Amino acid sequence: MTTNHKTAVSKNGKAAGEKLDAMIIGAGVAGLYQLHMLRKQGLKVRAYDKASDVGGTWYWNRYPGARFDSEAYIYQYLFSEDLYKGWSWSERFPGQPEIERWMHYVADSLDLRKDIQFDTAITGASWNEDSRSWNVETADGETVETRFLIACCGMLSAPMTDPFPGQDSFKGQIFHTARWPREPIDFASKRVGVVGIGATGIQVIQTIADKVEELKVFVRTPQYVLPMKNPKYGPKEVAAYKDRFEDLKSKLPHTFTGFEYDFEHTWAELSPEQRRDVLEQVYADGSLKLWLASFGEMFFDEAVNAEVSDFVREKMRARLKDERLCDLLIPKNYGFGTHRVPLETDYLEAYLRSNVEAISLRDNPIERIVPEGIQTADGRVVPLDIIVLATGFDAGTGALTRMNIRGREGRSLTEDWGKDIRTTMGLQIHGYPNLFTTAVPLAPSAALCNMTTCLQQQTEWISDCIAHLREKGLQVMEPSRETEDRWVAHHDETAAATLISKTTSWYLGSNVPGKPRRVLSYTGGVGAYRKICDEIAAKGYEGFVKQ
Ligand code: NA7
Repeated sequence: MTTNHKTAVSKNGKAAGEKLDAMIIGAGVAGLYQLHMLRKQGLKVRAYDKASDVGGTWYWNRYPGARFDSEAYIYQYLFSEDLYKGWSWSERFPGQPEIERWMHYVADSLDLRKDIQFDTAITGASWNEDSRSWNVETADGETVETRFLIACCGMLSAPMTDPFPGQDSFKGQIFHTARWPREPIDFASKRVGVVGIGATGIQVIQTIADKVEELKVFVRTPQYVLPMKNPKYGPKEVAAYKDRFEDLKSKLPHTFTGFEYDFEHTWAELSPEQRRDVLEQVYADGSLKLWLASFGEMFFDEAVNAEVSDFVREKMRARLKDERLCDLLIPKNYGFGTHRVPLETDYLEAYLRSNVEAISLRDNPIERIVPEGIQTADGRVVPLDIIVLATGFDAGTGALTRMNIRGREGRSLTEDWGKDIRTTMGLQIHGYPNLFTTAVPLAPSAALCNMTTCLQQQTEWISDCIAHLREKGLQVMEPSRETEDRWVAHHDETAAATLISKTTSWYLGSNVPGKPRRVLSYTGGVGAYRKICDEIAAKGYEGFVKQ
């Protein structure tokens, strides 16, 4: 591979007009590790991020109550024992400030910042057939040429910030959770409205309910929730999980979801009493075990799913007590686990407070935002000082379709994905040579996994692939149309067998008007996906066209 280094310096101090071997978009969990690996290969590589620092998701999502619901000791890089053991978590599911500090620790330990350009949004990229490279444009007008372009943009990084007409007219403050300001927000004596009760809205609601004068929660689709147990970690607990490094390293990449636990029980083999015991046991664990480590059949078998759903409904009912709240907040029309399951702490109890009101949007949607607050279809205006939009993301695709990415013959990714969301194993896209992707659809990393497990696997695959190309003196790689067709068909067939495919949520892109429907995440399991990726690599990247 030839690299043409020019030396003119642009306004931000970087060499203008230079050619990179690889450019990484994003300095979050995937981008940091990708940068580390490609730099170790000796590539001229730089990461770009529109944020002012590292962290990705954990930079942007600084809303009140943001925290892990993967156990901290598994949401980890596992390539370096020193890196793993050099950081000690303070609790099982730490909050955003601690996670952001950890990401800084990673960037500092690996000395990554010197190769990251912050405060720089990528606005477009086009493939140049003659130079066999990408021309990438930044928001401040810089153009960078790079042989390989690697999107590490995160699956939930394109927030739905403007869902309602009239937002600009609001006299108070309005925040989307993923664009939360760094300065603390003063909630005392404020009337606050929260729109959205996904995993994010739930964390906000339970955190601010006792800090605000009035809290109005706008409820459209109810959510199954599981109570979190979040013990503090002292030196003993920290030493215990660090001792398990080798065990976790060998286990996590091969489970169904990249968590340490896997489906341990078979519904059909147990009596009703034994099933109940299992459900009680995993429920009491205070983690996502009930979802990800109880009965795999709940994802495929409606009868099993109905019983597990009833179990969770019963638990919620016992806490909510009030009939109206039960009717509003306990799901009836879809099964447990077919939407993302949030962990919570006293979330349901928040609705029992006298300053909290749940406003039903069932048959009465939000119509618009007016200067005084939120107006629903029946004409009611709920007066508010602060509106919190926990309204989610254009998941998996939004980060890239909001850029102008042009592949062979000027084809547009925004247009292509606007018709049909297709990738080859979520790692490359036919028609877009040398573009590598992480956390995009048709791979587990688009939703159903412990993100660090999946992102490490994808970035390692990409890194190995680039090393292979260099070794063979090749410059360009792209999946063939047939390879992509086969993967899409396999993905769809696998997804169709699950109950997830029969629901509506961001898992299928149905939260974004006009987005083509497809189960975004590969549902064959993290371990199985890894095996397929490894086999393809072992066969010299079979099914990919190389030049
Ligand atoms: P989610 O899970 O997509 O939740 C978004 C919430 O916002 C959900 O309750 C939506 O109701 C609600 N929403 C969105 N638009 C509207 C409008 N127009 N009116 C009323 N309510 C609306 O996003 P989160 O940020 O909570 O979580 C995303 C992921 O981040 C999560 O799964 C974790 O993996 C981390 P709806 O369900 O569409 O009726």
